Amino acid sequence: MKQSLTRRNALCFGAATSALTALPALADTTPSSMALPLKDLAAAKGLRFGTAIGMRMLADPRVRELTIRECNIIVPENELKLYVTHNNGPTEYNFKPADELLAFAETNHMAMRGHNLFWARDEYTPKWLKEYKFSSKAEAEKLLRDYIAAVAQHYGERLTSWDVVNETIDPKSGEVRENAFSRVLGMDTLRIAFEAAREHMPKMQLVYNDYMSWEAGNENHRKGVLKLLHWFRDNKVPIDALGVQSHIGNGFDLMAGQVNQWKDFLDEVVSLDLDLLITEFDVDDQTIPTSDIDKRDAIVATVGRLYLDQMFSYTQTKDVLCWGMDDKYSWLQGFTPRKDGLPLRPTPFDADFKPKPLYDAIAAAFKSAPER
Ligand code: 9MR
Repeated sequence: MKQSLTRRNALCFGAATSALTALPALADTTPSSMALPLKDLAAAKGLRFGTAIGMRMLADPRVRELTIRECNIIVPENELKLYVTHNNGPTEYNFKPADELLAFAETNHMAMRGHNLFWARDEYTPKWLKEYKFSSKAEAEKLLRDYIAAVAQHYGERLTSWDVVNETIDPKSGEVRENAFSRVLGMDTLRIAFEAAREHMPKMQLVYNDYMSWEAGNENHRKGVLKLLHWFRDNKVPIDALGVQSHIGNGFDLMAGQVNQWKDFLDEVVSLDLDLLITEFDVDDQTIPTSDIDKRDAIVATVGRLYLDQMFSYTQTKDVLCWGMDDKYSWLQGFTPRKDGLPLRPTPFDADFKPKPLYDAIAAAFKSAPER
C-alpha cells in the first residue's frame, strides 16, 4: 500500500468528519529558529520544496536570499505563459524573462519546472491566437505542435517538469472549457499538446495542473478533473502527474476542507498511476473572521498542516511549491482582499520576510511525512 497515515494524522482525520469542524490546535505556533532549511527537511523524506518566483521578486535581494536558502526547485510565476513567451504572433518568441529565472536556478543548484505550455482559457490567451482564423484542423494542429517544439528546442530538458495543460476544466460545470485550439480541434487539443511535449522532451515529467480544491464547493471541479484524467488514460495520452495547485481557502471557506472526499479524489488519481505534485500552495486567510494576526496565523498554520499531512500521506506526492514565499509579493493581496482591509497572510514568511507559524507547520509536516 502506497498510502500511510501516522497516528497523529489518523487522529486528526478521525476528528474531522466531512469538514474541518474540530480543528486540533497546533502545539506551538511560534515561528522556529529555522534550524534546517525546508529543502533539507523535505529531502530527508524524498521530497523537494520550492516556490514560484517572478521577475518582480527576483529583483528583491531578500527574496533571492530566502529562496536560495529554503528551496531546491522554482517555477516562474508568469514568465513562461504564452502571453509572455509568444504574445506577438506565430513566429515571435520572448524567452528572456524565463531565461533569467533559469539562470538564477542553475547558478544556485535549484531545479526549475515549467508553468505552463498551454493555459486553456481564453482570458490568458494572446490576442493573435484568440483571433486566429484557422483554415483547417491540420493548420491548428501544426501551429500547436510547432509552438511546443519551439519551447522544447529552447529549453530542452534543462527544465524537469512541465504543466503541459493548465486549468481546462470549468470549475462550476466540471466540463472542458472551450479555447482557441479546441474550437477547431476539440478534445484533440489536449492529446496533441501532451504528445508534442513527449515527442520533443522525452524525459520530461508531463503534468496536468488545476485548482480543484478540498473545500466544499469544489465537487464539480473535482469530478470534472477525474473524468478528464480517465479520458487521458483511455486515450493513451502521455501524462505523468496531476498538479494539485493547492490554493486552499481561495474563494471558499477555509474551514470547509472535506477531508474524506479529498481522500476519495486523491485515491482515484493515484489509482490511474499518476504522481501528485503540490504546485501552487498558499492558504488564503480572507475568510477568517478576526483581525487578530496571531489567531489568523494559527488557523492558517493549522489548516495548512492538516492539508500537507494528508497530501504527504501519499508517497506519490514528491514536490511541494508555494505560490510565493512571502506575504509581500503574494498574488492574493490584490485578488481576494479582506473585508477589514488588512493585508492577507497566506505564505510562510511575512511582508518583512520573517518566518510565520505556517513555516513551522510546513517544517513539521516534512518531519512527520513518511519517506518516499
Ligand atoms: O500569480 C499569478 C499572477 O501574477 C498573474 O497575474 C495571474 C494571471 O497570469 O496568474 C497567477 O498565477 C496563477 C497560475 O498561473 C495558475 N493558477 C492560479 C494562479 C493564481 O491565479
